[in-house]
Amino acid sequence: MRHAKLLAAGIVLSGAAFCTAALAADAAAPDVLHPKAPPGAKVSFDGLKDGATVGPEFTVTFLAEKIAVAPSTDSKPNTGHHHLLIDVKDPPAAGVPIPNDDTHKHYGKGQTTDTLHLSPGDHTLQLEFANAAHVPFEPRIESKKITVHVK
Ligand SMILES: [Cu+2]
Repeated sequence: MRHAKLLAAGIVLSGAAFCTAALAADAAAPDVLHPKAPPGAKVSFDGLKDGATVGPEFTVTFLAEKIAVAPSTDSKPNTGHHHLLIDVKDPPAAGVPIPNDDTHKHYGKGQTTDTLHLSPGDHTLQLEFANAAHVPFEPRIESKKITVHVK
């Protein structure tokens, strides 16, 4: 019984801390792992519509509103860079950097456009904005997930 009570207390404490995995680092630099999104901040694809048909090579342009695009070397608050999630099912976790691989592309130089080469068929694309440490904002600054048909 006593053990169960301690366990319950532990769960409550973890909940209060919100992010146990990052707790140690969080204490040192709270803003880096839990950047607050400025009110009204939004990202979107410029002109690329859900369901669009595109060629095997196509250019995407990223828009950002009410948040500044900066290289990942710039850690000023309310700045960050775009990330493009290609065929990613689950959104990146809060409090940790977005993975860096073929399906999670980072635009850490502050780029707002890219030319993609995707295999024929349907692919989903979603933008996720993150800070200099590649950690998503809270609440998330992300585009709608769209599907493109690659010829
Ligand atoms: Cu990044």
